[in-house]
Amino acid sequence: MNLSAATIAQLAEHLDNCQRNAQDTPKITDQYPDMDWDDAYAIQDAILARHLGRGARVIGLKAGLTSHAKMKQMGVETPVFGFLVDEYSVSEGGEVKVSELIHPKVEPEIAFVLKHALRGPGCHIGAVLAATDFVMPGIEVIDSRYRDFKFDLKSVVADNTSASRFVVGGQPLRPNQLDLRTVGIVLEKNGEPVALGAGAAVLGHPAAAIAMLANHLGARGQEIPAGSVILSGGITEAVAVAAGDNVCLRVQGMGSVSLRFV
Ligand code: 0L1
Ligand code: MG
Repeated sequence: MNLSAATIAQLAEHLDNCQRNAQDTPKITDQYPDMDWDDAYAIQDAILARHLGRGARVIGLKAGLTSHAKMKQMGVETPVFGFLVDEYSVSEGGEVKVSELIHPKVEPEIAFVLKHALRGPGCHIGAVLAATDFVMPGIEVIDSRYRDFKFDLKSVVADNTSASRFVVGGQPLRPNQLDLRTVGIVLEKNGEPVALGAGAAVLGHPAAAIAMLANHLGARGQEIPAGSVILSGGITEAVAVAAGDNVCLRVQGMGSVSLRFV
């Protein structure tokens, strides 16, 4: 690690305040170009500790930048991982207040809910499917705290991978009831299709993103707990939204899930 404990705490406070006040900031590596991966995840952990200190509960995890469309959109080449707390969860068809966010975008995702914990190293698609209770449609609302979504990967990891809100719903299916590689999705904004794709856009199979997450956590002595909801990453590019927008994700055989921005 290259940053001191005091700097990590100060950067966590800064990014946490940016999220709470819906205020953007230049990416933190501008000021700390030597920040390494351990520093970045330590800042993310310190932000999580601040949430927990305010009484939040971790309800899940997320993988981000897992599709080539997303990687190309953001100019990066590696997936990243973050946490989901209860206050990020929106009920199906529920409202997201744009005044609480900086510049929200939505991503169509497949969400996994585990019946057994998963731990790397060596976790693979088969282990993920065996540990999965069900899968369901999910919309992630990302809201990078960085000005104009301009960041590098370490800055985005520190910022909890732009996590801000999410909704899951539709028709849950057991993982053996469908082929997650060929399942088709349509993301609609105000009734118009704005993005189309198939599950294989996420690392060839969305379960591969969950395996990567388990292996990432295993290297840090952690696991994905049973009962977690995990967002496997945007199948398409993220789509910008504004107050007044209705967003609906339709997933083949799994119904739909929606959100309203007010
Ligand atoms: O969930 C995601 O794929 C987004 C990860 C962070 C990068 C971004 O803000 O686009
Ligand atoms: Mg995402």
